[in-house]
Amino acid sequence: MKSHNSIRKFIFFVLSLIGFSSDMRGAVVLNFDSLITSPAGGVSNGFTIADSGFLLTADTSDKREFRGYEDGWQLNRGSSNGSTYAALWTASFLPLSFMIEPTLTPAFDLISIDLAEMLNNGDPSFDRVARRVSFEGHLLSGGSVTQNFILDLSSDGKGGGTDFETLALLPSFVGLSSVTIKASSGNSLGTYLAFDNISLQGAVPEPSVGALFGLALLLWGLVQRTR
Ligand SMILES: [Ca+2]
Ligand SMILES: [Ca+2]
Repeated sequence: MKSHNSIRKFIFFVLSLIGFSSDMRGAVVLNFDSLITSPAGGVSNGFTIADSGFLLTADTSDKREFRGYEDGWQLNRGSSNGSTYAALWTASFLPLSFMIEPTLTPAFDLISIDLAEMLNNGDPSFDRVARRVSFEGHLLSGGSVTQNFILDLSSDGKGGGTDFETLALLPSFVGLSSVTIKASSGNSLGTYLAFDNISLQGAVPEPSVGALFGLALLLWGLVQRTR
């Protein structure tokens, strides 16, 4: 009877381990809707943004902070998608970059991101267009994956056009310990990149059933010994 009980407890133990590892694989969309904003324009929100198990760190050459933008803060200027979004920008020819890391899981998958450039109809002094955007994913298992995009040059603020594009990452952007996103305009006015709706999935490296069973046995042994 006692051994039946022990077996039942052991099976429960293994199942809870499996449950624990799958709980950490939740899908998350970072929508930046809780950033601080102003009707007058972008508001600095610091060099880091922590949200839902992920950390974004700005690494701009001239130390600009992440900015929060209210949708439609100016007609025909900035970018618009009907919600609050985040942006980074730099002065002069400087490129900009930021990094995404998981804080609750060792690794994550990057699925997609909405990006927009800033164009200002009729005022070239505001054309800080992030034209080229590159993604470099660092794999937890070593090595890296890269993907480059050219933005569509369509951005008219709160006008009729679609400013943000949803860019889907390659299926190889899985099991990442971090991703660095870089943008450049090749423009003396600097670079501006707006982003929103980063779709991610926290990932623990898939443990094999054998490894889980071994871990359960080990823990089980320890529990029995301490009794
Ligand atoms: Ca948003
Ligand atoms: Ca666009």
